[in-house]
Amino acid sequence: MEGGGRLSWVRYGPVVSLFVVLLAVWFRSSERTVLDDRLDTLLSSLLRAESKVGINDFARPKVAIGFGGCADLLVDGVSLLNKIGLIPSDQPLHHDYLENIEQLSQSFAYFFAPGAAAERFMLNDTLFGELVEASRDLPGNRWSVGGNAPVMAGRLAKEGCDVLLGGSFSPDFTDVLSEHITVAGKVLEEPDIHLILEYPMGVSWGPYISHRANRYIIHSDDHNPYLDSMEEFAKKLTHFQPDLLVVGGLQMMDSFPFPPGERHALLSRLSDLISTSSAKLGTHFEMASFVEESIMEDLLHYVIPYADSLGMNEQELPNLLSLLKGSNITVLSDPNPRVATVLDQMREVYRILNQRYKLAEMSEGDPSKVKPLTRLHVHTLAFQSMIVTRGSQWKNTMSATAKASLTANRHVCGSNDIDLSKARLIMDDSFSVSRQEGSQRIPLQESRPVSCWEENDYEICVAPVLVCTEVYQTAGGGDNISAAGLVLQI
Ligand SMILES: *[C@@H]1O[C@H](CO)[C@@H](O)[C@H](O)[C@H]1NC(C)=O
Ligand SMILES: *[C@@H]1O[C@H](CO)[C@@H](O)[C@H](O)[C@H]1NC(C)=O
Ligand SMILES: CC(=O)N[C@H]1CO[C@H](CO)[C@@H](O)[C@@H]1O
Repeated sequence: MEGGGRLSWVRYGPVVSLFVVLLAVWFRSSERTVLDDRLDTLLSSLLRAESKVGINDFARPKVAIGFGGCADLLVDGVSLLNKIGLIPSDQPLHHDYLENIEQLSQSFAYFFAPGAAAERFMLNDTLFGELVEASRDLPGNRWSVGGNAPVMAGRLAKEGCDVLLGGSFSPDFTDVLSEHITVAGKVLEEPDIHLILEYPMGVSWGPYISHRANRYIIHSDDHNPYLDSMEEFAKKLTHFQPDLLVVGGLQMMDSFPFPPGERHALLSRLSDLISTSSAKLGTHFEMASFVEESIMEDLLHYVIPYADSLGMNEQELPNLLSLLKGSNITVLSDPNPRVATVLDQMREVYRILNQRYKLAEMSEGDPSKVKPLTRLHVHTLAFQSMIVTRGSQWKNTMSATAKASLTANRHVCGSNDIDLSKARLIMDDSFSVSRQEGSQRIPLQESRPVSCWEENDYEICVAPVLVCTEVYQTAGGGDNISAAGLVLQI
């Protein structure tokens, strides 16, 4: 009987294996269907959350936003570096600014492998010119309107706002802006150019492989560091009577070789401008990649105390926090942080800045000028998170978080319609609200994807991002996302 058994096993073996294979395929595809269903529900729920708040087309909110802008030249980073024959450095190194080609190689290597966003000033005009020339005829290159202020302005105009944009541009740059944007600034013949080295996830450059899609930006501006539109902007601001003031683009002053005292003078002028704008006017400051410690200190002195709202990414948050705690700037942080980590950092930034506000209010004797921080928006690859003070002027936090999350996919995929075959969820099935032991875990529910809850004097909202897998562009993502989040909260 035993032999017979073996015989039948041999005879039916292939049939059984075929069956097992089929079963596995069936399981796999049904797993995929379940996953697809999940993403589908998640998307429709996010869309529903976003559309809960409509924008009134007849009373378009008015937003004034500065400063500067540039023409972005987007290229595939690795193709450009290969074209100019740059040898990948075996010493990844961080530099505050770039002077020569070796430093570019070391600096690019430093950020490319982890896939962290970076932006560096190029001190060497000759080299910058050579890189731009090499990029101009690189296949697949693309020009677009760049700079925090114009990108945020574009997004706000698209979402239904009237915008006053502070920046000095060339006429053909101004021509491509939306009809809802009014420019305040000088007219330039040549705009500043920013070279955007984009790279997808999983590509290699020498021994390095990128762990996520991102970009490395090189600039060598002549105009932007001087905030040269500030006076025109200030003049038009009074008449424009905005509902919201947005300040961004200040990273162009980072590591720039100013004559002594010049940067202080500019920032102090900016500080006057922000602080004298009506106390009721909400002010948002969009952070960026800063590496020079002294300019961060300046921001903490001249800008941040007058802002009600801050926007930043997962690199900029720990950088700011570290400085607030009296430590050094952090140049590179985890590009894929956990929700709990980010929330803890946000709570601390919120707490420290509001503590500083209380101290300043007490000591300066001019309480009308400094403002408490009432809104903090952090955008990461996997999720969006916001802290908003209860009873503050910011409305609709849940919908705004949903909109920010959808905008992340729309921007990176380069399409307003979200295609689920190009989307992936990286956030886990549940997240812990803090790294403290015994913290509550919140499950990610597809039908109610935006989780909001209250703590102390604020509300926190977290929304997962349907991460785009076919990257069209990462540069400008933070600006598009931040602007989209703001528009529902004015
Ligand atoms: C600037 O770049 C050019 C071209 O790559 C190079 O020849 C020159 O040595 C660089 N200058 C400095 C100061 O590094
Ligand atoms: C912080 O920066 C200072 C000055 O650049 C440096 O001397 C010091 O070693 C740094 N400390 C840390 C902990 O990195
Ligand atoms: C890549 C992308 O979609 N970026 C968008 C950011 O916002 C501006 C202004 O709305 C759009 O023009 C860009 O297309």
